[in-house]
Amino acid sequence: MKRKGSQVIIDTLLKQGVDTVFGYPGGQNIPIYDALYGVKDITHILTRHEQGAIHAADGYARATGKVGVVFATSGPGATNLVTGLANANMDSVPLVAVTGQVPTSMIGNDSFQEADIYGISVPITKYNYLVKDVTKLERVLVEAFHIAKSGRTGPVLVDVPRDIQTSEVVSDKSLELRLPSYQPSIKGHAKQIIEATKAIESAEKPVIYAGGGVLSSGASEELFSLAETGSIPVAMTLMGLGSFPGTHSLSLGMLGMHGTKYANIAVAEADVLIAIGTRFSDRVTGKPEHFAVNAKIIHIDIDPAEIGKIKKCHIPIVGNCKMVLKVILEKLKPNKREKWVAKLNELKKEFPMAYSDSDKVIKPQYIIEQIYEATKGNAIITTDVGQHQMWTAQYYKFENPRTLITSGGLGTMGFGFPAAIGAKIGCPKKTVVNITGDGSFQMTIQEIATAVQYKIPIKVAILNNGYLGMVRQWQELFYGGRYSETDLGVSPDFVKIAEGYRAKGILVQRKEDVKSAIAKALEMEEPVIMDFRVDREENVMPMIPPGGTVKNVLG
Ligand SMILES: Cc1ncc(C[n+]2csc(CCOP(=O)(O)OP(=O)(O)O)c2C)c(N)n1
Repeated sequence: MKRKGSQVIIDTLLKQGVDTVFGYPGGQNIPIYDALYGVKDITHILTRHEQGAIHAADGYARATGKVGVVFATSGPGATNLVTGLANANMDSVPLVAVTGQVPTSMIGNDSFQEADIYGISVPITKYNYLVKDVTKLERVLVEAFHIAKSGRTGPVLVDVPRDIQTSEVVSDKSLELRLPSYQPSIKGHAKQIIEATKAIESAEKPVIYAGGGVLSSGASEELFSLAETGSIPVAMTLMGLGSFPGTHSLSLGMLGMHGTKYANIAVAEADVLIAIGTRFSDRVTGKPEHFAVNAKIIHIDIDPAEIGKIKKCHIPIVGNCKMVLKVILEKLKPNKREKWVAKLNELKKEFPMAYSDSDKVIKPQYIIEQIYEATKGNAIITTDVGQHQMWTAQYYKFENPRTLITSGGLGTMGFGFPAAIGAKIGCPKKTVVNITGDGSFQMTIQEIATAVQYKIPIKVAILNNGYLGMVRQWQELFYGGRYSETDLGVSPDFVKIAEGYRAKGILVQRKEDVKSAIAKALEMEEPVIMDFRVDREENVMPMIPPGGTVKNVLG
């Protein structure tokens, strides 16, 4: 049977089980949109900007574990995906982006709306394709999904010129994957796993350092057993929050620059560090040569390129975290480690996470505590980037996997709101709250229209300090208080903006109104924007200055 390339695209998505696509049409992908017309099993969400579409697909993927799919047209449509591709790439999020391209005969002519998205996206995708032969299209798409969701997951871009979309092809019946050079190691080396098990057993002061790889490989249960069997405390990266319950007595909370003091002290004192699904980011390690200096390091990661990249490790294990942990658990003997656990409990008492609350102004941390109380740690929280992101990581105790959706690697302002839209579409029964800053929210504010159009009842909590708060904090602490271009000046009336888009808006200026506003917003079955006017110059503490160690901690 002959089909057009555009039909092949839609049929392949259906075969891959895709039920939702986020996107934006244009001249060079009209045929794809035409093939999508009337297809009942795929819901298309028309955002107001391609950046919104790709962040929504990203939020959908992080919340569900499925592959997110985004469509954009050529040129500006495709280049508007660049931030979202880089964002997904840094945080290893499985995505497939299908872009329209000018017809093959016109490529390289500076044609109208032509951009070399293949070239542009090479360093910011896991893999990418420019399809020049319609007979290869189906195979490319099947490969794209396989590559996006296997090994270290990530974004794959497929650029399809318009003539490829419109030309006809006979189905490739013999379609099977042939990717001889792409064979991720999954199981981990048996001998290394035995070495690691022995090192853990003989450790007196072990610490687990859990990253996003625990969540993407679905290894939370195994992590839980490892921690409990060996009485091993768990420190998490920003991306790893939710992989281990934040309220568990062995949880040390977040590690690194704005992590808890006790997590950072524990790692500094550890004799064995079990790094699982993490990449030793500078936000965690500071100066790598000063990080975990007393520890024998076990590093479990699916991506061999991450092992030894930043920090020398003693026992490298390349494999899927879940599978490797399962094998370790088969052998690992229980150990109560009473002395070590008692010492860490002391440290928790000595250096608790705290802030000075006030009745006169609203403290941002207080709002997060109230959102936590109201949702009992069960909501999906998305954030943007800045102080509000760090306070969320510190004060919302994430209990379950895939409940914190945040831009960890790229640090993308404007991510959180569209990501909330995607997360809510993927998990309609969950409460989804975007905690954001007044700066970040304005970067993708137009997506309120999307939330309203598709009746997506997400809640937004703007911690409105009138500043680009995190940059202001650095200027205060490290640049002598010279606030160069961080005062946002005249901010819009967010309630009116919400109402202009036909959403609900709530202004909160007094501490005593915080609880009731959150309760009211959560009850409403529609998108609600809460504008909390918070203490303007509150800082995120504790803080290890960039490149420093726990000895230099502020706050
Ligand atoms: C797209 C983008 N541009 C610039 C930055 C640099 N940056 C990091 S945090 C921050 C301030 C964020 O302000 P806001 O969203 O109001 O949050 P707050 O820190 O006040 O909570 C800026 C400008 C960024 N992360 N992303």
